[in-house]
Order: sequence, then structure tokens, then C-alpha cells
Amino acid sequence: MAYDDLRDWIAALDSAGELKKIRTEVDPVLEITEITDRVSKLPGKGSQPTLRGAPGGPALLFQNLKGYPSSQLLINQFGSARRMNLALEVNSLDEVADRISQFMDMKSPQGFLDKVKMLPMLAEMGKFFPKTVSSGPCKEVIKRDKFSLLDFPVLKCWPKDGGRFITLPCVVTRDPKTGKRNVGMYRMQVYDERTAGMHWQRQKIGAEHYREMLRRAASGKALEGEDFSRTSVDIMARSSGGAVLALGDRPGGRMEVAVAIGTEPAVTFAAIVPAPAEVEEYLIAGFLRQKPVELVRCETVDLEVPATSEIVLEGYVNLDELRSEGPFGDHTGFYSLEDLYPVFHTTCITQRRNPIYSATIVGKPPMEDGWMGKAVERIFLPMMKLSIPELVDINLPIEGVFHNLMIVSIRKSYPGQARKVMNAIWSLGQAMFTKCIIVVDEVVNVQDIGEVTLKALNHIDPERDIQFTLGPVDSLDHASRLPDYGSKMGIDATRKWPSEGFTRPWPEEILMDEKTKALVDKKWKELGLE
Ligand SMILES: Cc1cc2nc3c(=O)[nH]c(=O)nc-3n(C[C@H](O)[C@H](O)[C@H](O)COP(=O)(O)O)c2cc1C
Ligand SMILES: [Mn+2]
Repeated sequence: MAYDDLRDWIAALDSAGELKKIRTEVDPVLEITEITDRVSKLPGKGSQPTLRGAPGGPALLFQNLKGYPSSQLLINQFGSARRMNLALEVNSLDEVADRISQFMDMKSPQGFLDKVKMLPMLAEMGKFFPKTVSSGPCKEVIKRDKFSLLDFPVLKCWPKDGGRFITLPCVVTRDPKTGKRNVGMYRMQVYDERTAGMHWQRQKIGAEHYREMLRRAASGKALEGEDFSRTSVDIMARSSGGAVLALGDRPGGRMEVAVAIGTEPAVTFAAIVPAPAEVEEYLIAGFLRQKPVELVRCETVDLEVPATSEIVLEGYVNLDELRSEGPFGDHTGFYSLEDLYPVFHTTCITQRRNPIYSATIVGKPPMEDGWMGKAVERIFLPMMKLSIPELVDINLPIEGVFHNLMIVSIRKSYPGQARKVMNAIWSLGQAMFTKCIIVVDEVVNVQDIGEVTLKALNHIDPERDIQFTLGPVDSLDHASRLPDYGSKMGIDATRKWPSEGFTRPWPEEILMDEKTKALVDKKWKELGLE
């Protein structure tokens, strides 16, 4: 029973006792952050433990916003393990993982019977593709002339933030090569009424669409083999093969962008999922909600957005314009540094009447995004196993802020396999950012940090078992030698084998024998120790 829209989802949160409506006046500048931060750290119903307990206070619907009399603001909608399940309409995230496994298990049919058996699956797949409809609630109000990004209660999150940031935007772009759409969650710093920063980091799909537009605008003149990593201004100011594209000789042009805010939870979640570029997030959302996402065409750009979005920003980024973005109190628990990013120019805003603005804050974990990340961890495990079949389980502890620490258990069958697994992870989509990977044997429960600490640290000879490598790192890494580029570490904490050069005896783990245990079980009550 997919949620129709954000309001339907809010009603579901409310009836599950997971929503708190707040009628006291609050300021979107700083105050909402302080409230939400405290709530994020409250004990939660049915939350998974993090290193600091089992947090996850309720979702919050602020109904009395200072300066925004007709607005409401939803925050912390995904902020507990229970709500994440509710958002995806499952009792456990493993259900989603199992559904994915079923689809991946589909093999070529061997005969008539196999084909018949496949029919229900194929029929089911038909339900996932997005449907374009002629209109929808997001067109209730169309603002072509008089509009401002500050018509909405955009948060200033932390005291040293560079400004106010749209923190939960689904940013839609189109691949100029394939025509495929991408939806990514990239924060937007509001510069003024009509412009905002477009913080797609260099390794993300939106940034790749932008680079492809840039390549096309320059028609390959000066861009072949150029360093795309820094800024388009850099690129254009560089020379290549004698052709100089100076700043006064810019390729120009623009790229269309649409931004949906206040989408139903499957779409919002799909926007953060590290999916391969070939798979449109609208399809992923359809798979998650088992019902197509309905899309409408934008008014001023050739893009589609979810029909039930609360707010849609239409516009473009210029290919030759970058502006300083940040600082921004980020999910690492530190401010991410200022850097240059493209600028979004708004051409039109469409919205529902009295739209509900949805937002999140990031900061010191645990926070809302941690639970979204945990869901990604569970759901992606079957897909990771496709390319790393020896993988048994993974854990990205919330305090590891997703790119800093991944603990994996493997079924080891040959020497050096732990290092092979590290390299596989470092070449797997956004897992490439993982700064530290700990590989343990399958007998270690990676969800139990205590057990991992005990066994991993007992089992290593650091000089021998730590593997360093160099490569791309997360843009938010403030310690790497260069932005976006640095070192990573893998720890082979598996039991070492003679075939790996370890010839000393390996001790046995201490375990009591069953007979003695049974004996004590019998006497336990009598001992009166509990
Ligand atoms: C709350 C939140 C905010 C995020 N902000 C950004 C951001 O500003 N820039 C960015 O590149 N990624 C950001 N991410 C991560 C991306 O959404 C994520 O990497 C996603 O997979 C990108 O989609 P893509 O693969 O289609 O580019 C954020 C994630 C969350 C949960
Ligand atoms: Mn994508």
C-alpha cells in the first residue's frame, strides 16, 4: 500500500505514534537544529543500537514557524530503525534485500515451465516503471514571475554555516548521452531569492552529467584528457594542444535541473541510494513502493518530477559559473570546507497550496541520515555479494559516518582473500570512499562491535596485516592530503594461514564444554545469582 504523497506518509507516521506535531513557535534559523539534534539522540522505539545506545526520537512536524505563517516543516522522518522500516513498508530491511535477491536470481528460462514461472515476476516488474501523468498536486500553484527560494522555511543549520541550506532536495538531471534521468540528494545553499549552490560532489552522477555538458559545449576542443577534478573555471582556463579556453572564451551554455522537495519517502530514499548510473532512481522508488512513481513534466525545463511533490524548483546551472559553497556543518560532525560548485538559477517554482517543506539536519551522529545509511547497508548487501561472493555480512557503524569504516566478514577459502575483498570494495561504486575496511572471518558477528574489537585486534600483526592504498576519498574527508584524493587502509583481521606464511600455532578460542554448561544450567536457579 504505497504512500501516495508526503501527507499520506505523515499520517502514517502519526498513526504509528512516530510523529510529534509542534505548535510552539520556532525559528528555522538554528533553533530547529538544536531541537532536532536533541530528539535524534533520544532513546527510540525499536531502534538498532549504535555505539552510544539505541537512539531515535520521533519525527517532527513544526507547525508554527517564525516568519512563515502558512508553512509547516517536516524533519527526522527517517530518524529511527523503526521509521526506516515504516518508510519502506517492511518489518525488516532484510525483506527488501530478499526481494532484490529474488530478482537477481532470475536466470534464463530453460523450458516452457520455467517461462511460465517467470510470468508473475515479469508482471510485477511492470509495476516499477514510472508513469508520466498530465498533472498533479505539485502544479496547484505555478509561480513564473514572482517567487523566491526564501518563500520556504529553509534552515540555517549550524552557527558557522555559510548560510541557509535546502537539505533534503531530490535533484533531477538528464544524461545528455543516454537521456536517462538521475535523482540525487545534493544540498543547496541559498544565496539569494533565485540562486543556490549545487553541491554535487565530483564523483556523483549529477556532476558527471554536468561534465558531459561541458565536454559537449567545448566540443572536445580543450577538454580531452583535462583535469576535470577541480573546477570548470580551471578547466576552461587551461590550455591543451595549443587551444586556450580563457575565461573570456568560455564555452557557455547551461544545463537544466529540477529539484523536488517534500516527496513521498520511497523517492526521497531513492535519491540517496548509491545506484549505478544505468538505473533511474524513479525506477528504484517504484521497486521499493511496488507501485509506479507518477511524474509530471516541468513547466520551463525538459525534466520530470514526482507529481505529488510539495515543492518543485525548476532551473538551470550555467556551465561557466562556479561559486563558493559552504562551510556547512556536515555529517562527519565537523564543518565541511568551502569549495567551488555550480550555481542553480531558478526559472519557476511549482508547489502545492500551503506546502509542507521537508528537511533534515546533519551533524554529530547519530542523526537521521545514519538510519538512511543503515538501510542502504542492508539493501545493498545482496548486490555486493554478486561481485564479492565470499561476503557474509557488513556493518557500517553510524559513528564511522559511512565512508570512514566498514567491517566485513568473509568466508575465506584461499590465501590473501581478505586483501582481494578490500580491493573489491574499493572499486565498488561509492564504497570506493571507504577509508578503513576491517575484514574478519565469518564466525565473527560484525554487528557486535565488542566482538569485532576483541577478535580483530587479537588477530592482527599490524605491520603485516594492514594494507594501504591510494585513491579517491569522500569530498567531506578533511584529513586527506588533497581534497578528494588520499589514502585508505584495510585491516586483514582474519585468522592467518600457513599458506599465508603464518606457521606459528593458532590458539583456540575459549569455550566451555557442553557438559559443564548443562550442569550449571541445572543448578543456576538454586545458586540465586540473578
Ligand atoms: C541528507 C543527505 C545529504 C546529502 N548531501 C549530499 C551533497 O550535498 N552532495 C553530494 O554529493 N552527496 C550528498 N549526499 C549523498 C548522495 O545523496 C548520495 O551519494 C547519492 O547516492 C548520490 O546520488 P547519485 O549516485 O545519483 O549521484 C547526501 C546524502 C544525504 C542522506
Ligand atoms: Mn544515481
